[in-house]
Amino acid sequence: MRLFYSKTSPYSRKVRLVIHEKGLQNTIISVACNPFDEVPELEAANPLGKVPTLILDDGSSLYDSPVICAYLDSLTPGRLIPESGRERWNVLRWEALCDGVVDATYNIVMERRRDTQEQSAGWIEQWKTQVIRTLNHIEATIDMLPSQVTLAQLALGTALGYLEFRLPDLDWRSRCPALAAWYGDFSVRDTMQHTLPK
Ligand SMILES: N[C@@H](CCC(=O)N[C@@H](CS)C(=O)NCC(=O)O)C(=O)O
Repeated sequence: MRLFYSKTSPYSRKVRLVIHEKGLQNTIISVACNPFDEVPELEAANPLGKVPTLILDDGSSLYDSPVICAYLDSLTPGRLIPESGRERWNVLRWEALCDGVVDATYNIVMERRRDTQEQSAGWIEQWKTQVIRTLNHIEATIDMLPSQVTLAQLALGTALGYLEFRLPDLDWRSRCPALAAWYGDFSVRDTMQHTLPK
C-alpha cells in the first residue's frame, strides 16, 4: 500500500498514528507530498487531490482520513475502533468532534494565508468560536474518553497538536487545564513523538 501524506497535515497525522499504533509501518510506503502542488499520482488516486490518500495493492484508493483509519484498523486484531455496540459509535463520535476542531482550525490557517484585505474577520471569529466551544465541551467530558487507547485519543491528540502547531495564539492550555494535563501525558507517547508535524 502507498500513503500520500503531508508532514504538516493533521488528517495525515491521525492516519500515521493509526499506522504506528497498529504496527503497520512495514506494509505501507509513505509518500510525502504537498497537496497544493500538482501531484499527478495523488490526483489520479483521489480527484479531490487531498491528503491523506491510501492506494491499495489492487490499485484502488481510499480517502478521507476516517475511512482510511477504519480500513487500516480492520486489517489486524487489537481494534482502535470497537467493532460493535455503543463503544463503536462513541469512538467514532469522538473522532468526528476532534476532526471538527481540526477543520475549523485549518480554515483559520488557510484564511490567514490570504492577503490581509481579502481575509474575513467574521469567518475567522466564527471558526474560533467553534473551536473554543468544542474545547470547552471536551474539557468538561474528558473523563468519558474510553479507558484504553482508541481512535478517540488519537484524534484528540492530533487536534490538540495541530492547535499547538498552527494556532498558538489561541492558548488552549490556559483555557482548558484538564485537557492540558491529559495532553501532557498523551503527547509523550512514542507514536505521538514519531508523527510530530514539521
Ligand atoms: N476530510 C479530509 C480532509 C483532508 C484535507 O483537507 N487535507 C488537506 C491537507 S491538511 C489537503 O489535502 N488540502 C489540499 C487541498 O485542499 O487542495 C480528511 O479527513 O482526510
